[in-house]
Amino acid sequence: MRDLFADDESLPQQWQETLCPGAMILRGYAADMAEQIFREIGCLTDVSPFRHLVTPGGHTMSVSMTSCGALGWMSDELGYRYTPVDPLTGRPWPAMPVFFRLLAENAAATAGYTGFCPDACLVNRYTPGSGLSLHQDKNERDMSQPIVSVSLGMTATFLFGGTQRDAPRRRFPLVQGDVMVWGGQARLNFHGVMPLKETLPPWPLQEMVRYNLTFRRVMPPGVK
Ligand code: MD3
Ligand code: FE
Repeated sequence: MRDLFADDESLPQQWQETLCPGAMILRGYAADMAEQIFREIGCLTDVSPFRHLVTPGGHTMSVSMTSCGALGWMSDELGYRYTPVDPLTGRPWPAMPVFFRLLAENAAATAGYTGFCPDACLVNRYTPGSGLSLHQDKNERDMSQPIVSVSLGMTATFLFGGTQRDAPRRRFPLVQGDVMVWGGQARLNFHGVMPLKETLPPWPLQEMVRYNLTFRRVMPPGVK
């Protein structure tokens, strides 16, 4: 019988979509790691729980979030910023699990960015109705480094715009295990997430929740 997978050298390529120069989706890259990632999220939220940030303009965000690594993301009336201490606990953010760092490093290398060493991992939590309006990520001092994102749980619709806010947007479904790498030209593109729909979860017994991890290099190389 002919081997159905005789051409499997080319199979991984089918799962790598280039959205624009510098931006890549690695479909299913972290699918096998989902259970381990859920466990790590459980551990780190025991230390630094999910919270709804209030924007500098006074709006409570529908997505709740936390962070791990040397730096985490916060917001108050003074603005958005990365800090070494979780303002909720007054303690350093939980350390980034080694497994998380290796996942991000390997995904970045797969997309052509070798030597990625994230110092921050932001964890977003979406429930039905939670979304993220169109924005740019431009608070990282080291813009030469990519951002790596990992999607888990419920499927969401990702909005991918251009470098100008009013540029046309493309929509992409993101399912559990999908990993995206954003570097080069794509690093400053506007992007967002449509409010999560209340649908049947793709896996039995799964909660109606979506998690997204984003790995970032905030400080230039050499700065601990
Ligand atoms: C494109 N998170 O945390 S991840 C964010 O699904 C954020 O939770 C979304 O946007 C989420 O800031 C989208 C994909 C992503 C992350 C960073 C990017 C796309 C990006 C930076 C530049 C361009
Ligand atoms: Fe973003």
